[in-house]
Amino acid sequence: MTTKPIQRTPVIPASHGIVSLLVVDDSVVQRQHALQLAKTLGVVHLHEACDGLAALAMLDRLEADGHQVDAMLIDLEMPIMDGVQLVQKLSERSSIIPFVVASTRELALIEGVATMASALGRPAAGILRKPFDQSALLGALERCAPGRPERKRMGASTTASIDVAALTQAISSGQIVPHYQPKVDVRTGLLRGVEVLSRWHDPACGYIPPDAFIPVAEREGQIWPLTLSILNQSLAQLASWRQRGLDLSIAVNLSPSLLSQADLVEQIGAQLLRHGVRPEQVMLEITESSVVAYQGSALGALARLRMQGYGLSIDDFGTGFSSMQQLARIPFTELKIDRSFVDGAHRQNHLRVILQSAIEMGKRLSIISVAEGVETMEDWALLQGLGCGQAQGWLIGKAMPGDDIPVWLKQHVTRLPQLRQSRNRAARGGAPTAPTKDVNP
Ligand code: G
Ligand code: G
Ligand code: MN
Repeated sequence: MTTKPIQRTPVIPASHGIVSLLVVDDSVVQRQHALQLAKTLGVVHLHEACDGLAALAMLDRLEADGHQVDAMLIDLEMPIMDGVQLVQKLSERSSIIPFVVASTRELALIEGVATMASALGRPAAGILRKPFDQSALLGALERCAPGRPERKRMGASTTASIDVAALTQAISSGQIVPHYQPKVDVRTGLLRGVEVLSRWHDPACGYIPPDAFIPVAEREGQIWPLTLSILNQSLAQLASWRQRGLDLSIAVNLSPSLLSQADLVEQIGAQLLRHGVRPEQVMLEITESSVVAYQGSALGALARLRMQGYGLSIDDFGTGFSSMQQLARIPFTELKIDRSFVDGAHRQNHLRVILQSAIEMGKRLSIISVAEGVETMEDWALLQGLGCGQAQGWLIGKAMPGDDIPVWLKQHVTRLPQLRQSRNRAARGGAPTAPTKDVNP
């Protein structure tokens, strides 16, 4: 389908996607250690600062020169301005740079700082116990990178090398295709729907992640053609599943910028009509922060979509600057808890507290809570104990081509007893709170 090969530089230099890192630590040895590891992991631009004040000055200087920092590694104990003060300052400045808190101190203290950061509206992407090795740093960098809304908003440097003409061509030729990630009921393990995630395999560059091309599509006026193409392909897929006896619903990611498009509601409606799909079968996922930013016109569009029967999901919940009041005013039907609060929640107290609060809030608002990024049986059991509505994640299934879903489902059904069993274990005292009323219909 693509014709001429396009000359481009590789999009992502390393798997974690972090191109530029700032290490803030007063110990020269620790700083060099971190920088050396980061270099080995393929980070291209390495910056260092010896305390919080120096870090802020460094950020100003880099910004003035048009450079961007993708992630920060912040030591807690430093002279002049320590790590806690730096995190507070970054929050005051509304910084969107993902950061990892690193310290030799006890885990409870580091977790405490991470909790404070969350309370300030800027959750830490991760915590690191010093001394750390290469794989621990890689894990931390990965937490700062793809999938994190911080990066979605910042127009990451990884997006700079994406060729707009190639992207436009890929959209119009149908080279960007939907994959589907299963969403299951936490109580029963049963399949409830799938999230549609865009996948681009470029013949020249290989796999290009959505975190890299979605911001470019948004910036270059290509997000509507892309969304329309993905929506159409997944609506057709729904029909194909239906023919095979599978009646599913889909969740489509809707870029915030689209909410202010005048005929959005009508255009989506026309596509559904064409494919004979009811709005009730379609969930629209909208990033939490966006609703705040586009408040005026977005509210009208959201209300009209809801009136017509679409499900409305608040995506990446917990990572934006949401006010509870706003959340209550917008007619959301689903709350998707960001995976940074889910992954590892069974062993990290501060994550568990946030996760539990989000689930409780969902219950109070009578909307379904969906946990993203469930990777382990332990986190799954915790979600059951906390009474979370639905979950998705690699434990259940990765995003896959539509035709693979029936095959996955066959396999999944054989796992149901195991998935349900962990609920019994959780109820017997494995999880910190007793199961409460489920919000699922
Ligand atoms: O698998 P994952 O890397 O697919 O997706 C990364 C992020 O990209 C997700 O947070 C998701 O919200 C976003 N994303 C994936 N596909 C689309 C899409 O079609 N439209 C929009 N707006 N965002 C998408
Ligand atoms: O729209 P959103 O941010 O919710 O998209 C979900 C993102 O999370 C996608 O990038 C998807 O590939 C990714 N994802 C889904 N399940 C898991 C998981 O269990 N672990 C991790 N690390 N990422 C996941
Ligand atoms: Mn989503």
